[in-house]
Amino acid sequence: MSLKRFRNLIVFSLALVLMASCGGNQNGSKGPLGAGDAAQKVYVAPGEYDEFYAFLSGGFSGQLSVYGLPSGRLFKVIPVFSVDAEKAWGFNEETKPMLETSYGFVPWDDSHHPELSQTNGIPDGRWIFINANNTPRIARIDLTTFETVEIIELPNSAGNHSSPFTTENTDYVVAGTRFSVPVPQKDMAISEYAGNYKGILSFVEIADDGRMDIAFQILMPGYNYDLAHSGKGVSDGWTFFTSYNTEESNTLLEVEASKHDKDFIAAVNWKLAEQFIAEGNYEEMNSPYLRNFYDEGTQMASTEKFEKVKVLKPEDCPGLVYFLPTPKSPHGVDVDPTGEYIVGNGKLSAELTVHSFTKMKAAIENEDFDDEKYGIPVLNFDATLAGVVKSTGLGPLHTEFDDKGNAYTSFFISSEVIKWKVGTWEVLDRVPSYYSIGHLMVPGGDSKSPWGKYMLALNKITKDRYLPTGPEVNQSAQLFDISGDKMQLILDFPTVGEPHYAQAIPADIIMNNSKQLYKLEENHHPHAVMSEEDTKVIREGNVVRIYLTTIRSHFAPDNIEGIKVGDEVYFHVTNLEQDYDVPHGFAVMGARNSELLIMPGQTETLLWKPQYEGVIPFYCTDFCSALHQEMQGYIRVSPKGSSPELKWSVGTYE
Ligand code: RUQ
Ligand code: CUA
Repeated sequence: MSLKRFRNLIVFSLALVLMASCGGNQNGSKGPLGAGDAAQKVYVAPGEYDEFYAFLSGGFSGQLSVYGLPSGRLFKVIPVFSVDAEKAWGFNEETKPMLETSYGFVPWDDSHHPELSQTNGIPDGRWIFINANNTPRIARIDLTTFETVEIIELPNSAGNHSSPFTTENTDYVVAGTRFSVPVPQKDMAISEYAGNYKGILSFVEIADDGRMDIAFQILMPGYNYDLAHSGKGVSDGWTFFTSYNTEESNTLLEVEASKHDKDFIAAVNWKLAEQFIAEGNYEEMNSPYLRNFYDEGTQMASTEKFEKVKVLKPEDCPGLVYFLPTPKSPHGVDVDPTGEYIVGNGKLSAELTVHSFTKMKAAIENEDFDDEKYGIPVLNFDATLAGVVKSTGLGPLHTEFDDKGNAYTSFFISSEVIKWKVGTWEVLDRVPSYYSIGHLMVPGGDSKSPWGKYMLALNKITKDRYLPTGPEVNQSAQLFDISGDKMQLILDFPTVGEPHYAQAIPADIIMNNSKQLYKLEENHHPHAVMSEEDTKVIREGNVVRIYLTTIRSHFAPDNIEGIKVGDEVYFHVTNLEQDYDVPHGFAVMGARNSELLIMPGQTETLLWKPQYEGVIPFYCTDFCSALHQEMQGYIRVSPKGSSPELKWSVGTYE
């Protein structure tokens, strides 16, 4: 596309966005539904439960939020890649290792795509995975505790965007690089990008207990790998990655990477990759990376370092990768519930290109190739084409599926969702979204067996939808009822951060396994104490360890003396409660740290370095009982160089 044409497209797009922004509110608040009907559909009476859990990525907040559908009630924000003072994530000694990388401690990331684990292609509610886009990582969250339990770093990757989409039995979650870079990294002129920079696709193996391991990586041409989805049913064994910038440009990509009429969907045969690995047909590359794991038994996270990865090169592995030409810089790639259709969402077009898996296999068989790129065969476009959805929307990004053979595609530029029929490609319905929709989500909508019923639009721009809150209004989600022929907007709620992708699952799959407390007798934390009698204060040089317990409504000990300026004080706090939903908090005046929030039966550790002599209060931050405000204590801090006696007590008077 010429620069001028491209500019025209942008101007046109902006005009559309502005049109939507001006007129939208009036249209949006009146729908085909009366407000009363819509209210009834989303009303979950006080004390009743929602039908679905929904997990929305936090985008640049780095976290994952949990909502109920259809109510849109926010239940929890799970800290993943960003420190969270509320939950001491990345602040207490137990979780600090979770944010370690080969660059050191990284307190933030940009998380886009949550993906539930699956069994036989159906979300099973064991874990949810999410990617870190900036410093490439994948996290695994345990859905019995709703806590992040593992984070693995992805070496050789740069911008882990096409991630972490799972295979149908959670054999792997995949991770393609957005940015191509020198692999392995080295000092190199940026002008030498074309032909020399490479893109890495990673396959992270998931063990039965959930543990993650990099099984292998594939060294691809220097394109941008944008999104992915794995095959299912007939296409199980394959994973599809979209790419753009097949122009291999390293500057002004908005123009330079929009020149080719078609980019590629890379079809990777990962079952065959396993064979190449077994045969030893790979290169071992020096690529240091870390893996962090939170052990529920010891309640501590630890970090392991690895040095090498197995890298497959397509030119040495015939049949491993094929390119499917796909028009207009495809963004999302989505596979229908049968696994037969692979939908390319060409973000600069008005049409969707749908490839057929069966036709792709035949084209491979017949060697119906048009070209070859860096040893990778490019399949003939017409040979794999199943159909085209002529939507007249603009800027398709993502597609999800329902349980009735329909598909739903988000269109960013024209700010709408289009419903179409899989197989006939006819457009059935369209609704505006307010405004500039990115992802959309149907419960189970990227699985073999969608639950359907609702579609959630995840919007980038909110503008006049809510009361103004300064220059930025939070991103929004809009819930549509898709049980009938027409999509009906029934709820509009703000989100935490920028939700990219989301997942949803029927509540009963998760709620029955939800952990209510940590059993004290299973607490193997190295610094746990099981009763008030065992509490103590120990000094080793300038390191002081204070072993505390909490129970409604006091700390033991609550009077501590013998601490000095310059000491390194570790508070190891064990919550002795054995009741559901009774955490205690712990905060110390002047601590350059967060609070602790300790679940029943858990032990957490706060590091404090007293700076001044005096008497320092500490208290419980979580309103735990009628006498919560009485839950407090004092620590006496003596001068540096003095020799005060260590003393601790609760309920005694000298
Ligand atoms: S990407 S819209 Cu990560 Cu589509 Cu967000
Ligand atoms: Cu314990 Cu408030």
